Amino acid sequence: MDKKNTTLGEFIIENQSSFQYSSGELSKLINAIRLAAKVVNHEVNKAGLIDILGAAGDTNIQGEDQQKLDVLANDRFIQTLKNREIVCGIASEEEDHFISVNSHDEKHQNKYVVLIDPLDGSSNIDVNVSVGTIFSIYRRVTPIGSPVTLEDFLQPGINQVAAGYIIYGTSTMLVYTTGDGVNGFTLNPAIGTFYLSHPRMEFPETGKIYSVNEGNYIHFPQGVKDYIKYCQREEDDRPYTSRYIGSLVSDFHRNMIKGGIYIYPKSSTASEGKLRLLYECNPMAFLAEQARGKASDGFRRIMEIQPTELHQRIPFFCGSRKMVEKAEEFMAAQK
Ligand code: AHM
Ligand code: MG
Repeated sequence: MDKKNTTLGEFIIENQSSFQYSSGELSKLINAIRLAAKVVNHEVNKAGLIDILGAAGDTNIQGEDQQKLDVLANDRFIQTLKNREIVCGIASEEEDHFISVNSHDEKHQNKYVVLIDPLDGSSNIDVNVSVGTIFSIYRRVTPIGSPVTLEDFLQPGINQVAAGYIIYGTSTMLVYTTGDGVNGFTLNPAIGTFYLSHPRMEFPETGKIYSVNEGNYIHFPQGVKDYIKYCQREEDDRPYTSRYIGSLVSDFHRNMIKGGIYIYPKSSTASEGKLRLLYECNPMAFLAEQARGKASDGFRRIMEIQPTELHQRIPFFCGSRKMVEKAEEFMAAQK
């Protein structure tokens, strides 16, 4: 079959047997995410047309204003996963606590938990700039038929069985991994079908783009300041180009295609940075590693960090392998 004509639905079926635990459950789960992605895509696309822009008035656990579309995307993903009864638990960046989905009922044999950031980069919605959804899937560690516990969600990233993102950009793409490389699918909006457009995505080994919010420069650790200066110095293939959308999914996606590094460090005003280990960093780290890139907190491999809290934050350095290693060198020099 011409790979370019492969739909996401076909791809999931074709690759089901390669999953480590092939009961069809993971395929159904990815299919549910595909469905929710199309629904949210529809809402994001018409955001400028109807009166659903602006803060909903609620504040999430991080103390940030929620946009209406955040709430909507959160509801759509949770409802789709709940209705299809294919997970035993869900945790969302927009929810204070994890949600159990019939996990106490012995009739429900579902073994997967999903962690989602339903609409990341949502400050970009009002200005018609790309946003994304990030998801991360684990097998529960407590026995099937018993209620899910925090332990099922606080797993290190290396335990992920799948992770991915949807980017609502100039075109909408779903990019995911089940631990066997990264594949990207583009939505044909006319017929509502995702096609395999970017098979086997890989970060170039190195690149020329650095993505960091330089407005916070003064608050950054010395290692990050030194690395930024290195990026700007006229030497060899430098200065590099600075590109920062302020939407992790979009910055990551561009850097994976063109070669680059994304950094959200800790700072004197945010002691652990901003990004959440479970909803943002672990899934992006899994994708990065599967795409031959690298992800760390400046010192340690992200995926090996044992989470201690559902909404834990962590500094994040992610992208082309050689660029992340260079940034780590600067961090180590200032430790
Ligand atoms: P969010 O989950 O509240 O949308 O925040 C995460 C986003 C990332 O997508 C983005 O890279 C970062 O926050 C931008 O933050 P800042 O504006 O501080 O640079
Ligand atoms: Mg987010």
